Amino acid sequence: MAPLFGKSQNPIVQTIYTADPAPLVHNDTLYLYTGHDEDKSTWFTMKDWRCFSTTDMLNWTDRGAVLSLKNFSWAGKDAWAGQCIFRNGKFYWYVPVNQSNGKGMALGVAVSTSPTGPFTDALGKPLIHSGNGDIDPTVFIDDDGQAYLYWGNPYLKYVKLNKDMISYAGDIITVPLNKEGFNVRFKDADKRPSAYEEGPWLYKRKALYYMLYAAGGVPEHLAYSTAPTPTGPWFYRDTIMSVIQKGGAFTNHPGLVDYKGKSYLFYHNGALPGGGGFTRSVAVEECLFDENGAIIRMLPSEGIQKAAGRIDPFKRVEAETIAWGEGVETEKGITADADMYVTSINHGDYIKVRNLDFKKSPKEFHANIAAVSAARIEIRIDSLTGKLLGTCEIKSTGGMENWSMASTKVAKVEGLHDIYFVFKGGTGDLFHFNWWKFK
Ligand code: FUB
Repeated sequence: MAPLFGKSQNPIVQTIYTADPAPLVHNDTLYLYTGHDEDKSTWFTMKDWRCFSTTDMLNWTDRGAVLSLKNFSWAGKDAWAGQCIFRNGKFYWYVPVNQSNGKGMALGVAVSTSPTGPFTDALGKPLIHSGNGDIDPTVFIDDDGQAYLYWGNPYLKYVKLNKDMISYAGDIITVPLNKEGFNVRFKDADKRPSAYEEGPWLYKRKALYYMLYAAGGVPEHLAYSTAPTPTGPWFYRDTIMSVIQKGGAFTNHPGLVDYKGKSYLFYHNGALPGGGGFTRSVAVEECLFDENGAIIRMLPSEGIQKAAGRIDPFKRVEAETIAWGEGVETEKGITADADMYVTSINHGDYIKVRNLDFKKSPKEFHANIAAVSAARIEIRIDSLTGKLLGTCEIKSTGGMENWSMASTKVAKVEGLHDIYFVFKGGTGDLFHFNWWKFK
């Protein structure tokens, strides 16, 4: 993978396949909710939703599977594209699932007091079931406090949500999908009335409402329409990202958010090794607007290179905070202190963490690990073969969830640097890695 990706930051998650990104900014942190394509999937076989967070747009902390089909007693399968929003101290997460009663897709809503869960089913039944095209909800709260839920494929519908966010008022409205509002299809023009396919995302900028969506036919591209109000009338504007078949993904899915003075467009493709239509990966680009509010077209790139923050290496950093990793995976632990940790660490695997702010030179490196045999972590700066700061020797802790500290003295380093933890040892899973810090 290394020569292929170079200094790439895209896809932003390398430990699993992710899809259907839905960013949410809360306080200083950007939370990214995603779907999860199972390994070697040959359909949209999705059982849970994942959460990742960042404060700098380069390093992403894996917060685990924070919602799953199991949270909805009435769900059978298909944990597809959703969106989470904050209101009055709670996080409301709207998701589509296929009902176990055989009646098809419906929208549910999960609620939590924390962005990383635990989430519970707010209603114990669907919030919306209007047809088998009830997928891909997007939720938006306007400045006057009115919340809107849009969704659907092949239709686009919306309702006004009540302030409790778990009920709605008035009728379900079907948006007219015509040429003026949503363009004509590039392919299979006779099959649907417009280019709108699925994956709507409602966003507001300077009093203009934007509806981003996956447009078609298939393979999908990303396009958008704008309106003077959150309920239309919608006017087709342009393509945002043309068809990209990186790895053969034939869907795409937009999620647009403002964070620390910039706008970011999240989407998915099949760019990870083994990637494809059902093994997708989320990526992100900076989203720029012209003076008329038009979104400037973009193509998949190596991703964000300019940090929106720095990592303090003298504070505990979770090992699952990763700018780029190869070979490793993450797992949920059984103790609160090791809620998530890095696993599947084999000889030669590595984790890159970007933009560490060494305000002064550290003397030691400390790692919280669990192991049943000996291994080591080489700590290198700025490249996989960069200067060796130190080598942290790992000894057996008596079990792969028996957490203990390992440490080493380190060479002098000051200023902003990327760190590479390069794992060395024998064969098989070497150890588990929970967190680290410099002293
Ligand atoms: O991930 C399953 C489905 O594929 C989503 O609901 C659509 O938006 C498409 O990405």
